[in-house]
Amino acid sequence: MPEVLIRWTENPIIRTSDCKPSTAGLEVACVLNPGAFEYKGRIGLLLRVAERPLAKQGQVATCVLDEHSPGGVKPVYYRLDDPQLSRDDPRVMSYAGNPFLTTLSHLRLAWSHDGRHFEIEPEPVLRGQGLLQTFGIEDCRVQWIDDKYWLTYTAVSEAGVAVAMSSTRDWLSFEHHGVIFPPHNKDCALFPRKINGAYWALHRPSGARIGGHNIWIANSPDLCHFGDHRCLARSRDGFFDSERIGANASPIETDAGWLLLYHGADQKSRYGLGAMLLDRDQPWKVIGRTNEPILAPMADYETSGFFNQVVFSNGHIVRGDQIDVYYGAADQVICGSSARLTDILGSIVPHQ
Ligand code: MAN
Repeated sequence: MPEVLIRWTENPIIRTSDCKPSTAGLEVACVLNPGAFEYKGRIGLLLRVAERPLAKQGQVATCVLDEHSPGGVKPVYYRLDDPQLSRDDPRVMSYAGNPFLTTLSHLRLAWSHDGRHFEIEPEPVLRGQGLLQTFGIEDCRVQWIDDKYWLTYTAVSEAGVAVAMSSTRDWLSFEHHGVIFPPHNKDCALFPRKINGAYWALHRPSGARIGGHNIWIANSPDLCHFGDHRCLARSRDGFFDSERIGANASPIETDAGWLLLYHGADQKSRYGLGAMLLDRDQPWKVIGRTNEPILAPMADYETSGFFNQVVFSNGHIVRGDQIDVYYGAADQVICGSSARLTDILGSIVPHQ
């Protein structure tokens, strides 16, 4: 079956060379996985900007947040031939058995009138704060609920990978609500309205051996305290999403139910996008799911980059039957794609 999402001809729409480093001595290694929202007639993206220090020959460099270091960023250098250094994934390395990220991410705003040409702010709007975010913040979902924007993002530190939340009305001042799902958890997307009197969130805890990487659903009286957790959907042997799955941005309300776009990766860490349909009043019930990805890494900018074979999305804009899906390609650049919601719904196979 052909892909349902159609790539934009101008892809990639944002590259690393479009982003100024936040701090002297750092380079922008990747700009990826943006949250998307509308504000005062413009489209906003909340970019994940991943930086690292410029390394000298024979060295590898990364950095962590540290309030005692100049500019709040502590560079860390290792010799490539150091036997204590282990690097088998471009995203993570470890020294003497202690894992680090190879880049430090912050969130930065970009604004557009047409959704395709963006002006990127020169400074971060949110950086990691405190001991639970020393390795940075990543992959922010943005959703307007009631009277403000709610931001859910991955917070990384030595203590683990968790979901943190902030909120804002004006993109100038923010309220920070701390960690809402403790490690190991990421890919948190909020439903845009209450259902049966409660707020709802999708999240993705990881089971060390039993369980794997599946999408869960929970609800909350106040958007900050979640309970009543249920496993919503699991990875599927033999499919594009055989190893791990996680929600994209917020589910979209349609007459047929909640349309959830999600990412699925296989055992080779090839990331594609799929779709599910959830019951409108009982959102923990999955009505159907795509058997084929609606977008899979095929273009050059998706198959090769910082981490090859990735399309990953945590931001979209819906207008009527039209959806624009923003996505990170090969963890290095930002791209766009579009579809009609009816075509995505038509690609979903109902559960027998
Ligand atoms: C993780 C995510 C993303 C990233 C993908 C692919 O699952 O946290 O940040 O894009 O891996 O590397």
